[in-house]
Amino acid sequence: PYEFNPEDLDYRSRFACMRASPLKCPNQELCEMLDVMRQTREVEGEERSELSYRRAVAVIKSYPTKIKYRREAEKLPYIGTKLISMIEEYLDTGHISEVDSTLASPRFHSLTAFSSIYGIGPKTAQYLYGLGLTTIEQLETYYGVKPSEQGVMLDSEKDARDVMEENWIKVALGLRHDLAIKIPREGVEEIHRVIMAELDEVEPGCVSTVVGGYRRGKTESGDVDIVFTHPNASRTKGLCKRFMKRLYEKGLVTHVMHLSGFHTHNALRTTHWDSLEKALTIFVLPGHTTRRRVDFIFAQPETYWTAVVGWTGSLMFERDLRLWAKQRGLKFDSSGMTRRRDSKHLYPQTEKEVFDILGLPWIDPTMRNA
Ligand code: TTP
Ligand code: MN
Ligand code: MN
Ligand code: MN
Repeated sequence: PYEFNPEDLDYRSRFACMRASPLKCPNQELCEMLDVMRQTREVEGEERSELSYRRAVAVIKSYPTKIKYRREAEKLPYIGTKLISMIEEYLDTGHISEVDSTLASPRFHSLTAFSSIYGIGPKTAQYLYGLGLTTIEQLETYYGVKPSEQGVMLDSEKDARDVMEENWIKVALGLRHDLAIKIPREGVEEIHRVIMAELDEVEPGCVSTVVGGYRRGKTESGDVDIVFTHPNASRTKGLCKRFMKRLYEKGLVTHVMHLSGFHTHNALRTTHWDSLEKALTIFVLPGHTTRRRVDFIFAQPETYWTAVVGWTGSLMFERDLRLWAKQRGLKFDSSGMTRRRDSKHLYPQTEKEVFDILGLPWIDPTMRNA
């Protein structure tokens, strides 16, 4: 039901937002192997190298047919000599030795396991590994997490990011079995329905879109991401906070990790991508026991569609969307679009209009899996 004109897209483009990137591609196995390389760079905190692999994997993901020859890969952007030799090894043997040795590395497995805990980044993971810890069970002992630990409701009034981070690791460790369970599409839809019914009682007439991996067609999601607004801008004021209070009181939200837009003095030091009101939470459906991660993003009506585009992902798509916009004299982020020359705000009325303003061909969300 969408106007998909593949002729406007170009799989050789340097921008992921100019390529169609399906969930599963003709070179899926190769992509998964190369993604191991990306992942090891990620957990080692080698950001530049990680980005190089992320770009290479994304380019191959958009390639329309199964790669048979080295020269096919040589024509693609972001595939340098190192990548070419890996691809050649794969074409010849079906294996990539550097990937095999990474998968055989105990350090890689420990760092990956540690990084899977929400709130643990590469620095913390490496620090913990440096202490001699190798398994999540040892991490639990280190952080003093008892199996039954539910964590604490993080007080948004507290202005202590480190304490918050430390607490969050403890909370995430306590919930790690629940949070490792992927959410099927019907599960996402049920959570969305319940949330909208609750929101209707706090502020009738809100609209929302489920974004993130779900919108890109993933059969299972790690969390639920929802963008909300109200057609009447004044109704969105303070709505995120009011809604969280309600969900917390009703026991549907048990933890809130980060609430931006609540304290103006927090705005400057935030490391987040945008300035929307959002709440990253732990959520549980009434009558259920499995705790889920749910991200709530509240936008003004004028910036609703940029928020939807900005939170649909994938990360690579979003990164290149920002670069693309910049190249065209525009600034894009989830909280809005502006013209650089005069800082004029642009307010697209539909998702298609976001693409039109950026001079991009329409790409269905399911083709944004760069
Ligand atoms: P995620 O929920 O982290 O990822 P995902 O939905 O693509 O996959 P998963 O199934 O693992 O949940 O992020 C959703 C999108 O939101 C992501 O593609 C980019 C965007 N995003 C931001 O704009 N700002 C942020 O701070 C984060 C974490 C994500
Ligand atoms: Mn992490
Ligand atoms: Mn998500
Ligand atoms: Mn999310």
